[in-house]
Amino acid sequence: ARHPLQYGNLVLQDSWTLWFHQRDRSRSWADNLRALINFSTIEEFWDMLNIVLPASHLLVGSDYCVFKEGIVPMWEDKANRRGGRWVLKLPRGDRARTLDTMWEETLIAMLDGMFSNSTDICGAVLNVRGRFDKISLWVKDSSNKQSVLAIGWNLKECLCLDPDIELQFEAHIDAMMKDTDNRQ
Ligand code: M7G
Repeated sequence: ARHPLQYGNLVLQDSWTLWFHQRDRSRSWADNLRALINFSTIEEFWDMLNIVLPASHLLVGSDYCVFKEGIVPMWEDKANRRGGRWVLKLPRGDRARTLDTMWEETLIAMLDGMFSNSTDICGAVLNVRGRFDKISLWVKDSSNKQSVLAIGWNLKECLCLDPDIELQFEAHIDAMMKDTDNRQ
């Protein structure tokens, strides 16, 4: 179905890429990452949502990432290296009802530049997992505390989250180090 609000073919402030990641342990994490579609207008964004499977239909172990064109959705990209992510964990019980809407709302807020100075945002990630699904917003500079906190509040507001729902912030460098520790 098309979105009820069609405000013409509005050009977005940035161009974006939708990526898909499917867990396959026979290959490296990065080799499982695929760029699917680029879009730079509202119209192309709705077309993209109509073409791909809704988040709630993806297999466990899949990810969607929507990142500014030119940024690869991995810690190692130079735009992400000093960044981090705000993570919202969604219990599986609510899945069918909330996951697709929450993901769509996150993307719309991001494309609309509602989170902050849009240069502070790199992209958004959706992880479909066994116990919790996760929606996260990747920011460029985790040391810019003021900007990071403002983005966290905006995310809660844009998704109309209960005040007692906690978002967690994690710097990518910490995730990377945890990952290295686990491999040793
Ligand atoms: P995840 O998919 O972010 O979350 O990370 P999950 O634990 O809920 O599944 C799972 C694993 O994927 C990590 O421990 C890493 O081994 C790998 N991985 C995830 N990310 C986002 C990256 C990345 O940006 N770069 C690299 N090299 N590996 C990653």
